[in-house]
Amino acid sequence: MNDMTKRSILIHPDPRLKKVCDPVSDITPELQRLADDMLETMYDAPGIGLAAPQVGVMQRLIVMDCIKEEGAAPEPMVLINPAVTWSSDDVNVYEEGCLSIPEQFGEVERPAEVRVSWLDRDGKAQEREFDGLWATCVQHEIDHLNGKLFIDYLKPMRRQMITRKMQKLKREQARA
Ligand code: K1U
Ligand code: ZN
Repeated sequence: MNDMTKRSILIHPDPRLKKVCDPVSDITPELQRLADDMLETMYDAPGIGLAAPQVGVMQRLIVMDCIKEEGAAPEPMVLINPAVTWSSDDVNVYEEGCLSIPEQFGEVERPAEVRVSWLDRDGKAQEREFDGLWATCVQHEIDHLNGKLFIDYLKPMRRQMITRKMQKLKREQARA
């Protein structure tokens, strides 16, 4: 990887977090640079995933590394145009967070296992199954590419409460 730059993460509510992103048509050095910057931004946050719209780029690109154990080797992944090709009937419930909705959490039920196809950082086609936290994370990130946030799975009252807290946070950040 080359020099990496931390990018700013958009905070909900922001219209860019509600839009469907465009497929990537060419894997250019600029796109590879974006992927590297997103990994740097994700590790710095810290987080286990990040989607391009969270840094204001409306393209179908996500990064992930769900290795949480201290001292374990990192497993950075770049997924371009990811698509779920199979989902299990059995489900998992995980208390999710989001770097665009800081310090708010909510239980989300999703398929426990998914098969995903994508292009890697070099444009090579890949397909594999994910389970555990990796499965939760890849679905959360693909949702971002479709303008969907984890709070959209919560009850309307809870979603509204979180949105109001985020509006207040953004007002405070704008004043600082
Ligand atoms: O997409 C994002 O906003 C990143 C998000 C991914 C995610 C978290 C939980 C369930 C599904 C997807 C985060 O990384 S939030 C931060 C987080 O979960 C975390 C941070 C440090 C250590 C371990 C986890
Ligand atoms: Zn998120």
